[in-house]
Amino acid sequence: MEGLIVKKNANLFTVITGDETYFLSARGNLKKDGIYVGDKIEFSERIDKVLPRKNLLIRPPLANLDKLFIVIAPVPKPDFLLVDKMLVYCYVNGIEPIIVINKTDIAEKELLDEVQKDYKNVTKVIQVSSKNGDYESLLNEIEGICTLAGQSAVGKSSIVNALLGKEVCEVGDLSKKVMRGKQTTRLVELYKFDKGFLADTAGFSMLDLSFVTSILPRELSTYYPDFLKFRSFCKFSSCLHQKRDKCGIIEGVKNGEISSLRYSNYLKLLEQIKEGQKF
Ligand SMILES: Nc1nc2c(ncn2[C@@H]2O[C@H](COP(=O)(O)OP(=O)(O)OP(=O)(O)O)[C@@H](O)[C@H]2O)c(=O)[nH]1
Ligand SMILES: [Mg+2]
Ligand SMILES: [Zn+2]
Repeated sequence: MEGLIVKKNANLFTVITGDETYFLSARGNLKKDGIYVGDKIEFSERIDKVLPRKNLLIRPPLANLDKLFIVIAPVPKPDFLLVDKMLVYCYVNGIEPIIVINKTDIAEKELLDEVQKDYKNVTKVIQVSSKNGDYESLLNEIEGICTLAGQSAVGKSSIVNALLGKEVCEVGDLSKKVMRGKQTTRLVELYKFDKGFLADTAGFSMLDLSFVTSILPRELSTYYPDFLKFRSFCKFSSCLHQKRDKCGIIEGVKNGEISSLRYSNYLKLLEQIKEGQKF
């Protein structure tokens, strides 16, 4: 039979097939460390085989991710460089990104308009408030294997709880979390929805963005959908879009067709890649 791993606890895996749930261990020749939440598997009395993966994230440990909800909020103040890194991460790994603005109950219209404007040619942007019960738009987007990511305290766990209608994830304020220390290992779990599964992840640092160092500087702009149609106007095909000389991207920024925020963060990311910096 075929199933999906939705939870892993020491040697025991929770596997779902349609409506049935099984608690299984893995066959001796399968390394348990090589089986992840999100894996599709074949099983009999035990897990026999892990089926080929679409992708594998190490932090959080999650396989076959289809969609990443990048959560931002008015507080904490959004870090758009982080948002852009996550977008690149998605495009490199074949994951569909969606930007989710949470806490719209306390958001200024300015922020909402600004995000819509800067990201309209990049990806879908949806607005929710886990507090006001306004999350229908997000519920409709849960298809395949999905997870939430974003800075600590943007409300990821609150959103999962609101969507599930029960308190399964721990919600807290930042100060308490810092005091508790970093050693709390949290298990990743996929929660079942109509058309897919959703996992919660803790804090933005969970997303391992060091992969960016494996991108070549001249590759970076290929992961910017909003730059795409302007690239053909660059005089040189190797253009890194840093110099004013006949660069289609810089023209696009000048004409207001490319967001200057996206462009200035692109330059920062490019510098980090050039320096081979880890982040
Ligand atoms: N005003 C408002 N506050 C919210 C909303 N959603 C969450 N919060 C508050 O934001 C704070 C942080 O929420 P969490 O759900 O713990 O945030 P998180 O993103 O899971 O944080 P980490 O687990 O540390 O990554 C809590 O005090 C929540 O009550 C919302 O829609 N509106
Ligand atoms: Mg949380
Ligand atoms: Zn250029």
